[in-house]
Amino acid sequence: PAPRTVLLTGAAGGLGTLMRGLLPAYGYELRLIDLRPIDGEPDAIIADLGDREALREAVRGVDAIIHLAGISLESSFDKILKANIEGTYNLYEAAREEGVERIVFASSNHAVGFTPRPRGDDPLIPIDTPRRPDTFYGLSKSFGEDLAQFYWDKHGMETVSVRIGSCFPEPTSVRMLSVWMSPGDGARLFHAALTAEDVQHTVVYGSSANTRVWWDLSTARALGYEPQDDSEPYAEKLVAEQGELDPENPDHACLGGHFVTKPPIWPH
Ligand code: NAI
Ligand code: 15L
Repeated sequence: PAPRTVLLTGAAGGLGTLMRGLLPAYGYELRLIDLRPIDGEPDAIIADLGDREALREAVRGVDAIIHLAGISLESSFDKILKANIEGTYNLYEAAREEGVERIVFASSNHAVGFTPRPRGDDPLIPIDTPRRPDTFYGLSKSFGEDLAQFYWDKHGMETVSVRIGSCFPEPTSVRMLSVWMSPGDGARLFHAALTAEDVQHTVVYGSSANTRVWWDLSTARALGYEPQDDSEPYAEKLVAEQGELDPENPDHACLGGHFVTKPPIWPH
């Protein structure tokens, strides 16, 4: 049966807030959890992904989980280790113990961030391109995808790992013209990931049907995802302001954009 009750981790964040607004229209009853309280949501669970007891209680009785919580940008390895690597492990363990059978994992384009972007007539980047994380952050998403595969193979728990491009209300850079996922398409994709049958562990790119898209959306479409949006209407203004991507600029050379040139953040 299609899931009805869904735990949304990271519900206070940018994407969590967008999805809190959009997913109830699909008939889901959302249970919310985040480190931070959420305005107007007194029933939201406030807990750290390090708190295994709280996670176990939070996942009890839900049909599925959308896992958005974690550090969403580059940080020090120590912080990424705690929140994204141990935190995601803790959530999967809680889900296993409580018998939750489906997780939608917010992976990221930064798991393959060092992949050169297609230029001209180059083919789209396939989903099975070797992972090339561009940051400690991207490494944690690579780990999450492996963890998801492991929980399928070992325990029969299903995951759709969504390598999200940029999900914000509007594209704000020329790179985002290629990687943008409109909030409406984000909700469509999460709904498809929750309801498609027999996904085992499926990895998909998460973006709209952008004219300038860099990657192959066929594994997402195979789940039933039909993107409705395209960033192209924003192109004229953004290109006029910023210019086209510069072939000589290393910040514009790879899928991960400026993450690839970001110096590592060391603790303290
Ligand atoms: P965000 O930073 O706005 O939200 C993340 C939320 O997770 C925050 O509310 C934060 O309080 C919570 N959180 C952080 N550490 C936690 C912990 N230890 N325990 C419990 N909660 C914790 O990020 P955003 O943009 O909403 O992204 C959501 C997820 O989607 C993240 O996992 C991010 O890596 C992923 N993603 C987002 C993209 C986007 O375009 N927004 C692109 C690619 C991936
Ligand atoms: C991500 O993974 C980040 O969470 C998000 O804030 C954006 O930076 C996005 O990737 C991107 O690549 O634009």
